[in-house]
Order: sequence, then C-alpha cells, then structure tokens
Amino acid sequence: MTSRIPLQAAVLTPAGRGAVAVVGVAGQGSAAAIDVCFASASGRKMTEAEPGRIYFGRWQAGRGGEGSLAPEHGEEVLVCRRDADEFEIHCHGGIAAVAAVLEALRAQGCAVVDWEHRNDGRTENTIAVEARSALAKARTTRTAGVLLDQLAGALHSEVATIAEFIAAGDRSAANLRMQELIERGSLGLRLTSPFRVVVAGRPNVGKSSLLNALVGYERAIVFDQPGTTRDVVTASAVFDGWPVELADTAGLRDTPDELEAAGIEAAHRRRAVADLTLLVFDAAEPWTADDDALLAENRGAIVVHNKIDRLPGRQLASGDGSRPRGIAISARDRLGLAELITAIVAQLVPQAPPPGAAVPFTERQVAFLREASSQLDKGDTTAAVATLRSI
Ligand SMILES: Nc1nc2c(ncn2[C@@H]2O[C@H](COP(=O)(O)OP(=O)(O)O)[C@@H](O)[C@H]2O)c(=O)[nH]1
Ligand SMILES: [Mg+2]
Repeated sequence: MTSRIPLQAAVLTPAGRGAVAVVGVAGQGSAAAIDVCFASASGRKMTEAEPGRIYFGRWQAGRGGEGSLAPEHGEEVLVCRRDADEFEIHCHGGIAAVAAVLEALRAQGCAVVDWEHRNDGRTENTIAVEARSALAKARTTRTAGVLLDQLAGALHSEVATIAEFIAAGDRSAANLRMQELIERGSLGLRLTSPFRVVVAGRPNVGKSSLLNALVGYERAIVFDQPGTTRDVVTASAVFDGWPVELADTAGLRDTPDELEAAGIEAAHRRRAVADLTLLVFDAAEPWTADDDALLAENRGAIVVHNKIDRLPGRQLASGDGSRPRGIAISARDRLGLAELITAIVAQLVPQAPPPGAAVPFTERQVAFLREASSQLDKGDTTAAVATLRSI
C-alpha cells in the first residue's frame, strides 16, 4: 500500500547527546530517496526491501549539499522498513551525524519537519496530534495513562457525543457533559506540567524541613536562624501518581534586610500562581494575632502545624481554642506526612477521572469548550456544534 502523504523526514529521538538517533522518513518516494544515500551491506535496494526487515549499511551522502559527510566518512547506519512508504534510519546520536542524514534527505526533496508535526497518515485529528506531543512530556504512568486514553479517542468521541446531543435538541444533557469536561480541564492541563505547591509561613516554622521530608532528601537548607531561605527553592515529587513541583519560600515577616525582603517578595509571587499553598505554623509556639492575619491572607491553603514532636504526647493540645484546625506533623520525625499528602492530593485532584474518561489537556481544547459552552448559553446551537466539531 503506498501512501499519499508527501515525502518527509523527522528526528524521532530528543535533541542533544545520545548514543543513537532515529530519523523517521515517510511519504511517497521514501525508498527511492533513501537508495540514493544508503548502500546496504547485502546490496539490497530499499525499493525492494521487505517491510519489517532491518538493513545494515553505509550512509554515503557525499553528493548531497552542505553539511553532508564525504563518502569516505560514510556512516554505519541501520535502515528499517516499517511499511511501504515508511522507514527509520538509526544513525549515531548527537547533532552532526543527524544533521548530515537530514541534509542528504533534504537534497532528495524530503521536507524536514518536527516529530510533532509529521504526518504519518495515521493521525487524523488534532486532539490525537496533541496527545502524542503531550505524552512525550508526561512524567508519571498515571498521567501518561490519562493521555493514552485521549490518544485512543476518549476526548474526541465525547466531544462528538456532545455535538450530537446539541444537534438533537438536548441542550441540558450537552451542557452537563460540557461543564464536566471543562472542570476536568484543570487536571488535564497538569498532565504535562506539574501541579505547583508552595510551602509558606513565618520564618523558622520548618518550611524547608517539610520540603525535604516530602521529597525525601535534603533539597533545602535547614537552619535554626530565621531568614535562611531567600530564593525560591523547588523540588519535584509525585503524590499518588500526580506530578507536583514543591516550592520552598522565604519566611514571611517584616525585615529591614533587602535581600531577605526580595525573597519574601518572590514568595508572594510564587503563592499567587500556585495551585495550592501549604501554610506552616510552629505547633510548639503560642498562636498569635499575626498568625490569624497570615491565615486570613491565605484562604484555601492547607494549614500545617509542624514540630508536634515538641508537644506532650506529640499531639496538639485540644484546649488551644484559637489555633485553627489543620494537619499536625513533625517534619523532623516524619510524623503525619501521609495524612498531609492525602490532603494535598484531595485538594489538587478532588475527583480523579475514571479509566477511559475524556479529559481535555491543552489550553486550546479548554478554550474551544468554553467557547462552545457560551454559544450554547446564548442559544446559538449551530455555532456551538461548529465549535465542537473544530476541536
Ligand atoms: N523539633 C522539631 N524541630 C524542627 C522541625 N522542623 C524543623 N525544625 C527545626 O526548626 C528550625 C527551622 O527549620 P527550617 O526548616 O529551616 O525552617 P524554615 O525557616 O521555616 O524553613 C531548624 O532548627 C529545624 O531543625 C520539627 O518537626 N521538629
Ligand atoms: Mg527555610
């Protein structure tokens, strides 16, 4: 079966240093283009190569344009025929060898494209293209699983179903499903970049100790003097399969020290863009009006009372009326961390999508869904259907 897609090549392995790089070549005339540059050890021409077979030989692109290797430098490569018009060239990794292979292919009329934009004749819709690109950025099997569902068509078919509901006049069912999708978008956008969680609080309450305890190694400096942490220090973690970037910040207080004040400013900025703040207090210190003010500034934060190892029975006193409810932990002795992680996950992902569920995962998809939803609100069903169909 020959394809109708134009001749194109794309590097399939990440840029940079590596032992081996893979260049995918697809489209009409790929075998003939490769034959000009590649001499297999067996003498077999790629126009006559069997699909599924791997051929060893030399890439001799001396007659190509600039950047080509001279024939005497012909590189040893493997060429694999995947299909009639689909090949892979496995050459040495790095930049120069790959550039020479691409240059030689370009000289044969091959368009060089990004792997994300290559058209292999299989991907028929934008969501699938976006899913493949997103999968390359997924950091956990859980997030990759959700994206694989979208690659398999979960989002695409849900959008089609919603369009059908609208076309059939069932606006309320369409609206319900659309709202559910839009809500899932906040999780979807975090499948390719981690949730951002900030650890904040007064100096010396144990923020850096907590970050270290959560990630399991000494990422941030812990010191018994207030004002130690100045820059925002980040570390990656995975909670219940969801990727999280934790940020430790300077302790919040009024200070004449300019450097520390700059750190506090950075802490405020970080909190403003965070998905969640962990507001840490020292359980062994009395609760103050300042603490109340901090709490009021951070509605929605998870309240963490640290250093319970310093309390009698390692528990918060039940009679401490002014202290708000929160999660009691000891970063030092690793007490209460599991409960804290459960609380973090519950806030970040209140409802994990069931297997196979549709989840929008790019800003573009969410914007289209919002657009369709507002068109539906205005009663413009034709426009809403058109918007949905163009996702
Ligand atoms: N007893 C006890 N001390 C702690 C705990 N967490 C932190 N500390 C101590 O409190 C001081 C300040 O800790 P640090 O993590 O640097 O606080 P930060 O300024 O909020 O980042 C250090 O001396 C830590 O050893 C804890 O859970 N229990
Ligand atoms: Mg600190």
